Amino acid sequence: MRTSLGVTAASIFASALLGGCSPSSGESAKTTPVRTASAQPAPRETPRQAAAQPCEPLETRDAQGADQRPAFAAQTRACRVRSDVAFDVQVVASGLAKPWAVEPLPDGSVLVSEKRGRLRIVSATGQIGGPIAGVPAVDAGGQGGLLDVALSPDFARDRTIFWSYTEPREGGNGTSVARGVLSTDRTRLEQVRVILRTRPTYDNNLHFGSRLAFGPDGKLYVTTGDRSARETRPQAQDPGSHLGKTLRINPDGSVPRDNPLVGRAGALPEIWSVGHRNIQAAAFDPQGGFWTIEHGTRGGDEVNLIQPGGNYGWPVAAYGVEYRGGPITSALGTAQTQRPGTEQPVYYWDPVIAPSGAQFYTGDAFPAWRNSLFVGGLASMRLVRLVIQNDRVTGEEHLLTDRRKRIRDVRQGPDGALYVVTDEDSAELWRIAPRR
Ligand SMILES: [Ca+2]
Repeated sequence: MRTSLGVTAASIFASALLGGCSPSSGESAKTTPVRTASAQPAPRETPRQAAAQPCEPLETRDAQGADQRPAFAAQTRACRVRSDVAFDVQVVASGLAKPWAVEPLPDGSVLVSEKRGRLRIVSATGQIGGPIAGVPAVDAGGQGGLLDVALSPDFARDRTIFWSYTEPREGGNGTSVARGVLSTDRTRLEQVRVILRTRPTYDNNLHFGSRLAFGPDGKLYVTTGDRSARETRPQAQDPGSHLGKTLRINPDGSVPRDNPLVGRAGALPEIWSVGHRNIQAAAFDPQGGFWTIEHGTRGGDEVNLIQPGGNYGWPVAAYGVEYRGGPITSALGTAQTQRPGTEQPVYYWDPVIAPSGAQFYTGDAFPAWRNSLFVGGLASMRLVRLVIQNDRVTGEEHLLTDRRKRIRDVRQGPDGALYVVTDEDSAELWRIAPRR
């Protein structure tokens, strides 16, 4: 197995579980969302209780994990809700080539990344600008390429942007993060430098993560993937590997001293949480909670509320089944839906939605949507809205289903509109605003 530390699979798992991520002595404090008094996990749900829920679940298809049960009520198949919000979908631009991220700028234009390695600005009136010069080479192919973009929290003053990408490297590739300053004429990036190179390098084109999100603490949070291969999957549990993690760094790439694994022998200090499969969505809620949404296997897409040092289970705890059918397995053994020392997802989809970008809505344009978590759906071709109360999902609504487009990212603009990019060779940028 190709681990960065050359340790065995069994010791990886033991070290991740016992070495401080979720010590059993402090488990209740660590594993329970602590921001609200009412966030204690509900009792284990039985099928009878599920049937008695006073609502109609939005999802009614058969589950892939047919004999699996959620760990608490409404962990999956939340009540169908309808916001009855009247909105228009304006196609701002079309002809974008496989966009991955949309990032609204303060002046009403938006920054869009295209997977093949181009960064463009689309004006508020829909004019697609030329490629911004200065983007380092990317290894575009499969799920790799130029991926997420984030603005500096002080972008209006420093014009600094951050982006993640599949970096071509000796022996393969890997998810890296770079930063640069947008020139005043917005045609090029200056002072470009790579601030994070996740490791190990691996040679395929799958499961790179990777969303970027600035927290209210001014730190940059980065998500990764497990690279999909049988031999890399167990590294999601390995604190000596960046694969299958959330990471937290300072904007200059240095490591915050209060990260949970700082100073631990053999651990990479950027790690914020472990045990993830492929996180392609991340968003902070208005109270500062850090949420991620990851691709599971068949029946295992999940929403997590990340606690520092938490172990989110993959590949030893997960819902769903392998793509070929049967239980999820790895060198660490057969997965269970629940395992001591691992965090349960706040929510999971079975069948899956194939999540992409996400956004907590905080704008004034749609008061009925405030505090909802929006998640783009790729294979499911929809925009998912989750109603969240006390860190639990209490309702689910699916929007834009009539458009039949894979949705790659969703972000809120300064005008309160939602900006969405679709996932095609000739893709569209949509602006969702109240109906006039
Ligand atoms: Ca999990």
